[in-house]
Amino acid sequence: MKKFFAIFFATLFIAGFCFSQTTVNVNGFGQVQALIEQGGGNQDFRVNRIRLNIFGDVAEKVSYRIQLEEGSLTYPGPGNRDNLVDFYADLKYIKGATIRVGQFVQPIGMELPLSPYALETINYSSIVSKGYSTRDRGVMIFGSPTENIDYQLALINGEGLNTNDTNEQKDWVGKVKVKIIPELSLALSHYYQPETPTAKKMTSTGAELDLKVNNLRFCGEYMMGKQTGGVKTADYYLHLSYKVTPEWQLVLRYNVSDPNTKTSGDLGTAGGEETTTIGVNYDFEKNARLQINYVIPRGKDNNKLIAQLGVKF
Ligand SMILES: [Ca+2]
Repeated sequence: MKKFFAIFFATLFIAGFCFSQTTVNVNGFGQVQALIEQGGGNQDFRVNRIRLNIFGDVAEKVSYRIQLEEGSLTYPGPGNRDNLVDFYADLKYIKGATIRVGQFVQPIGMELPLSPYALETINYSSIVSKGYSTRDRGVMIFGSPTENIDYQLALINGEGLNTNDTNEQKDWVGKVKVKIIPELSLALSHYYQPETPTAKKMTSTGAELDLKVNNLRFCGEYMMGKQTGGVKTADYYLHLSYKVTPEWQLVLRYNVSDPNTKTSGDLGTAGGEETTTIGVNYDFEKNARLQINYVIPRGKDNNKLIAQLGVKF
């Protein structure tokens, strides 16, 4: 591990001598919501998030990205909710591969790398909200050896967002995505946390499918987790969307979070989830969209109606 850190800091040191053609680009978006929950729940206006994205090049082969976020809703997944979402530098000194260092999205799962502005549902699936897919600090190599194959492999702290490591162990996480035909891609991802002084090993394995035919999209993910206590968990969703016109889109999603695959009847418990979401997205301007989601969780009188206005700049 010491050797790894020596290489890591040497790479940063070399990169530091390459300042010449710095560029600074800024974009971002904001999302505000009106929420109505059944059964005496919340009924209020909210600022979901304000995201600022600053990115550019500092040299021909070195680029950077900073993403900052503020909002009244908590960022999904484990880690410290400081305002920093991403900070990383991309080093392109190896032909066909990029080395990323800093805090970035773990290469597991389909949704989190997307901008929340572009999500077809207002909320992320349980794969993100339960923390299978989050951000972390470390180093990643990624590339596309052929036009139809993308790979990512990262060595990270394993502590989640905005948190330094609390032990010597580092976690591995990687993903391979294959475009079978232009309309269909499949991906497999795996997370490996070795045994630590305080916890047994933990793994999660994900499979993704994304099919787009004309205006129709069908996608889904399955994430299987083996928690430190040996409990096996499973989260999955099936997602169907249809662009009625370039502005209007209809969305249907079914999401299950099973906190223990060996016991039945726990989807309605505190750790479980079974939710159907019916949604409409209306891009009434190029940079402004209205999303309405009717969220139907398992159980009585707990449905939610969420309207979200997003503006990007
Ligand atoms: Ca660790």
